[in-house]
Amino acid sequence: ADPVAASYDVATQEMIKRAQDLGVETCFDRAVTLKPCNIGATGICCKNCGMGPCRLPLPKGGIEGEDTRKGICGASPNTIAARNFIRMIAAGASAHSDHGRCVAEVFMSAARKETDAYQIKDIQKLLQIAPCLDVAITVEKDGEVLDRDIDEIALEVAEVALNEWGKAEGELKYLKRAPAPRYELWKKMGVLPRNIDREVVEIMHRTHIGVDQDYKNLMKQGTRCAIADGWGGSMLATDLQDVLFGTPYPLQSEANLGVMKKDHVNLVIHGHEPVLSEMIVAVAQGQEMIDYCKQAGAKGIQLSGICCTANEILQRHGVPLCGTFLQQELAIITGACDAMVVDIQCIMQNLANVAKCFHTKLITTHPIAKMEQDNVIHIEFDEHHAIEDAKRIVKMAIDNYANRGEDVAIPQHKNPVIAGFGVESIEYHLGGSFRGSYYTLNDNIINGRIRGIGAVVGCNNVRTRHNYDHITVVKELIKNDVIVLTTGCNAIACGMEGLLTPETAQVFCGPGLAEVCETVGIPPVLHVGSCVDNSRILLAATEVVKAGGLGKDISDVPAAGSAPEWMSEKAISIGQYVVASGVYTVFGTTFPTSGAPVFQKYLFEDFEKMYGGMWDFEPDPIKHAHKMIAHIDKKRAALGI
Ligand code: BF8
Repeated sequence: ADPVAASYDVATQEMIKRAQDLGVETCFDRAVTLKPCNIGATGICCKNCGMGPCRLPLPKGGIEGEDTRKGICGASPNTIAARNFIRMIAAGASAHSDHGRCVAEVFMSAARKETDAYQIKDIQKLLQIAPCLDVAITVEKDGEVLDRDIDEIALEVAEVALNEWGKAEGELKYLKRAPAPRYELWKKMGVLPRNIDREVVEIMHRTHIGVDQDYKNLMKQGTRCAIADGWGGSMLATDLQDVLFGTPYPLQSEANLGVMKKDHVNLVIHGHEPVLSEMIVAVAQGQEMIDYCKQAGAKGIQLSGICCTANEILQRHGVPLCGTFLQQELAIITGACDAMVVDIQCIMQNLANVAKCFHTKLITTHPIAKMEQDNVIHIEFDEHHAIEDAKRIVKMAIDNYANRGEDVAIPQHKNPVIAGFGVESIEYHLGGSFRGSYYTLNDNIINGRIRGIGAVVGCNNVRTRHNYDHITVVKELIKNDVIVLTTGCNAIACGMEGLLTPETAQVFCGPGLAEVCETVGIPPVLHVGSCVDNSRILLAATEVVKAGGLGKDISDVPAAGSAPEWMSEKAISIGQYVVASGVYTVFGTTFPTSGAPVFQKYLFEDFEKMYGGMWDFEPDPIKHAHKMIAHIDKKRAALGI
């Protein structure tokens, strides 16, 4: 791979070059030699039974007349693409929601006081979410209303929350947090999720050979499952994490591979669930490990994060971001990574092969995510002995410092970041004391200083130049006065590029947005967390609606969503719940239904009539941003502003 063509980021280019010089293969090299299958990539390969895979011919130059392509059973391209698409939703929703379940279980242990490691840290947040789960926070005694015992509330919240995954009757309790017209629309469309697990199971059933053969009906279930992710599993994950570990507030840190330090023990934390990373942060900052580290001859322990776990420990503790999804192998290639600890999701199996070429200890921690290579150490993390597990891991990194080779090359590139925004802090910065919580934001959208809101999120994809599309889309939006909310790897990419600082406003923003940012002292790109924290964006959008003046539903707000470099199934689930929440959403790189034009048109056009939000695809990042801006302008015109 040509390092400059492979990545927009200089630190990444340096490390790709170094890997090549050392003869260590990375995903950037494999992307050159291994090309995707065009049939699978466009959604028209059906491998749901043993008579196939049925690889339908590609619709080169469009379909003339009737589309007669079929699989062995007669499945049409639309049926096949819809089945594949909603299976992606099922996988993505499962990943977010199973993460949420794990947090809910730890929350239950904390509420039952079975563990010393985890406690209820944010009582305010607990009291805020309890009513959304129909848990009372007051009791009446002798005609008097009294505050209910916090431990009692926590226990009931834990029980009700865990029940959301598998309850036998009713619908998800959080759905009513959406604006009332949105909830009513979901009800009318028949897509209110019943429980989180059931919607996933039903997708697997419906897409089995010979069940649902109507792409519209398949997408109805895909929508219901995606809503169960965004307004269910992901939202519960975010909320319970906030209660356990604290709601984030803006703080300062740094981003990119240059945050690693040569004279420190470098422990890189990679994955998604903060249940593990929180303990590692706590232990690594404790005196015992600091002393142990000094004995080992290092100046200290430098923690840093990759992928969404990075965003979790950044937003709550200011731990610096080491890199995005595509930089995970490169963190080891610095030669300075004494240990990398991983839990779940977005972890490349090749990490083990790269670690073999260096002294790096690679530690897996989750019972559902192990690796086959024999150099991988498995330390199973359990909330009941979380501190001991975390100590073992940190100690292992320190002990390994002595084994580090002479050849260490940490790229000297990093940028300052401000992160830790959320529903509450946006209210603090952009609220108004008199007229509703998001009044200042709404007022500035109405007066045109802010043109609209862009939610730019999602992965890196090795099929496009690393970070280039992310950065280009975001810069083009802020240049046109669109304020950006970001999560996931887009947030990390923006941090690496220096876009997450208030100073950015003067350099890259249009005059209106620059003025607002300067007045309230915020960056034009607000880091709101990890991928499950896209739920914060849903709730922020709801607050915008509530504050008034911008319509009655999320679909009325001048806003658009984007994932310029998406690659994971989680991104598809996110895209679908954002669309179902009423937001126009553009994906870049590739789109997994392009082999079935009728089904794709259903997602790109018909969905707007049904939900007020629809999908789009645009690989060119400038055009991508302008499609979002055009939609924002359309919504402004409809509001008469
Ligand atoms: O959940 S953005 S590459 S790290 S999937 Fe993975 Fe994509 Fe990054 Fe986080 Ni989200």
